[in-house]
Amino acid sequence: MSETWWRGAAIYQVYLRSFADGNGDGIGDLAGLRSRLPYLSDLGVDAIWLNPWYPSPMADGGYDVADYRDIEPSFGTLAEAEKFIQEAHALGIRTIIDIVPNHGSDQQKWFLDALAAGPGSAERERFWFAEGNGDLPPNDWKSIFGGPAWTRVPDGQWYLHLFAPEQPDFNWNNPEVVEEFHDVLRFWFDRGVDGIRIDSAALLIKDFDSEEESYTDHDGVHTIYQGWRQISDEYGERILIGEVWLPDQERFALYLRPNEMHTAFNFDFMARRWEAAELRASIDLTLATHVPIGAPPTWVLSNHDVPRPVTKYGRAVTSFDHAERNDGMPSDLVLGERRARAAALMAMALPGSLYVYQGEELGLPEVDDIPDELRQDPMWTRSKHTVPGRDGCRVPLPWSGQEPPFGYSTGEPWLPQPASWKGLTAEAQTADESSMLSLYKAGLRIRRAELGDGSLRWLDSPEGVLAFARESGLACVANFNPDAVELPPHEGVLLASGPLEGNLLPSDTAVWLRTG
Ligand code: TEU
Ligand code: CA
Repeated sequence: MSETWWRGAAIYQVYLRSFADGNGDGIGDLAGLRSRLPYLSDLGVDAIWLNPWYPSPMADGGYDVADYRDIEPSFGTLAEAEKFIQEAHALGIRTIIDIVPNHGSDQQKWFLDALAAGPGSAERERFWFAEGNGDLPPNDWKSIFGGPAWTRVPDGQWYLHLFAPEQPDFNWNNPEVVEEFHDVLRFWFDRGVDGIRIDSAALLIKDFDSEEESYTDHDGVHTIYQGWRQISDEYGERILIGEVWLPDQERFALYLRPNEMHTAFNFDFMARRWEAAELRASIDLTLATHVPIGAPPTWVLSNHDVPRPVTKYGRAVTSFDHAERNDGMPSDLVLGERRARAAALMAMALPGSLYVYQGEELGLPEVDDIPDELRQDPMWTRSKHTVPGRDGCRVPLPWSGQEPPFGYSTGEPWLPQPASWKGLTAEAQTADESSMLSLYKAGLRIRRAELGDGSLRWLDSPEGVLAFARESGLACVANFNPDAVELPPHEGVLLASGPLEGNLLPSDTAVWLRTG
């Protein structure tokens, strides 16, 4: 285990609620995850990032944290979480948890105390409480989930929530908030956690003097993460991963200075259409942002907030923005799967670290037909049912068998699984050498041996073809053209996203070649 293990790591994202259910209540849990550790070890990942696992009323899938120092009872216990961390370590797998510093749950003790203590109290100073303008909120900021960003409490004051009303924003100008999160970091580092994914990391500082909505990327956030870095450095080999979505790459890079976060998600690549020039530009932009500052690039094809790659790449338009997520837009899933396989080979070959969201390795499509009454995402309710939301990528995994619940649970999954997933179970795909799962396994194995951290060199290629070589002599070639193209000179084929036609690389196919 090395100090820079994370630079080239393959990190698997577990949405615990939907991964595997160990006790039959339909909700994924730690028992289920622990029983599937051999699967993750066999898949060949270096670390697991778990979405929030704390006690939560689940108004936003756990991103409404009621207690930062415990485990959600339906997921398990703190003792079990510690056991999980140890078991994963024994398999050489590190654990990254999700810290949500921008907001807590309205059921968190601090917020309940603030409500009880009333206007003007020190308890209210931990949040953003303010008087309204008559019957109107203090300003016209909008919640990211839709509707106003302010909610009124019985004594007449309003509190700020950039997300759902159940997620009141903390006041990061208050030293008590700063101290509290330092203590929370120590709490989890003391329990063996190897890294922290920082939720909504750029939103913590608000500017109420501005005319506009002004809460993204204020300079003050950097002081916060510099404080966090000091703590993680005390522990050694622990990392901070930022969820920092900023179109301005220079501003983005500031978060990756040596005394701040170790790494941050790169959403640019994920947001791109399936188009050679666009993806190449995204790769170049990513490298240009990261290489000069010595931070490893990161590659993300999906996560729990965005449409599944198979569905996304099968649609005419690809969009990251949840306001225009194109949910329900027709998707050619055969084409989408073909492209998702090629995209996976590219992402696995690029220099830096890689994130794989659970189910991506199974090629699961977005579930577009969840019955309305079962949808849980606040985006759905807050948008007054105009944005279907993110439930479609959070449907419980299919593990085995011929019909739902596909070995996920002995009970009824909290979101229904499509019967059509019977060919997509981990069991079915393990037995099939040509499956998405087999592709990921083979790719991650080669990646671990010779890819990961490093650099790339673009190779000359015809229009509509991307070709790059890594230091080991492995070349990745992807064909975006409607017609097959000839493979460049090579010594052997290591892995292909689909069948080759002799020396031809078919449309929407990628291949790893040994070039010497
Ligand atoms: O997401 C941050 C965020 O800004 C989201 O609005 C994101 O843009 C959107 O989900 C994309 O469709 C994080 C978490 O990843 C998300 O699950 C939470 O809902 C959110 O924070 C609030 O904690
Ligand atoms: Ca359960």
